[in-house]
Amino acid sequence: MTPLHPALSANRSHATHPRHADSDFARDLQAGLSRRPRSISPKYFYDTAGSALFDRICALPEYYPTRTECALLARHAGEISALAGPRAEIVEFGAGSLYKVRLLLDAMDRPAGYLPIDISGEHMTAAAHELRRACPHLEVQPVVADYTQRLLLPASAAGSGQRLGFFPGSTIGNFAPEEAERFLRLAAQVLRGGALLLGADLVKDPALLHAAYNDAEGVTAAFNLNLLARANRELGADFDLSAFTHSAFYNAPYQRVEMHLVSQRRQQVDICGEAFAFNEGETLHTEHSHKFTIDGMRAMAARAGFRPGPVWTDPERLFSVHWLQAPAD
Ligand code: AVJ
Repeated sequence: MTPLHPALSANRSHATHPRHADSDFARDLQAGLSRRPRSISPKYFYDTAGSALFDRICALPEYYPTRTECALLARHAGEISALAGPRAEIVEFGAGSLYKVRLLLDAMDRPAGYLPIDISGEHMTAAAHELRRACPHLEVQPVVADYTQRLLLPASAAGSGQRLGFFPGSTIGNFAPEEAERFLRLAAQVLRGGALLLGADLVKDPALLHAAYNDAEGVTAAFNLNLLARANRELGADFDLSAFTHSAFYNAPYQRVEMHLVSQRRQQVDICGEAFAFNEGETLHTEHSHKFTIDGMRAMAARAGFRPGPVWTDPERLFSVHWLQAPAD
């Protein structure tokens, strides 16, 4: 296959970047390759090249979640804005697509603030800058933090309304079920007196799921393989990208799409001086993308302390957006 992105043709023998043997990525990759089954957190997909590939995934004809969720947010923005009330503050978990949050902000009654929470300060600073330019009256307050850990948010601005958490894209599906519930429990606490607007992808015909994660253009394959390209670029690893293939399939008993990188032959890879052997057919598991039922998501939210409110879905029931009321102050 011809590489889709220049990132994938990164020359293995000419690493131009410093090698960060002591980075989180190096440590997590080495640990992930040392356990069985081998796995690595999907958060490492999103370097500059990976984020660009993800943006392309969102525009693919087979990848229904983004456009379905955006249509739901646009269609119900009035109702969402009425529930949020005047002067609401939006707290976004992950500095995601500015496009989605603008669908909300543009419909809301004098939103008081936007607080994106992201581990990458760089990505967020860029997003915050762009949003400040587009909405000069909005208080944009980025928070550099890992939102899967305990959260401490800045106090609400004087005269502001309720705090509305925003977690779109079904990113919650990347968590294991117990982690998802733990995240919701933390969110219910930080959003006390407010609510969470949550995007959740729904269980459906496995053929549709298969197509969404095995697009004809091979962008999802390139996105998956970029993890290895990133290890070559950043860590000076020597993954042979032509010797690994993308594999994505729906695991029905677990209600999740799994992505793996499959070794096409017996091979050895060097990462920061440590050698890792792969057998033919051995995989590195790179992502879980859990799918939900509407009732299942509402039940999980209720266990985490939310009171489930309205839920919006498309006629084909591909995707869902949930209003979850946080406990009172
Ligand atoms: C950003 C985690 C929601 O699981 O669908 C897209 C990432 N992976 N194609 C998803 C992804 C492969 C996406 N999330």
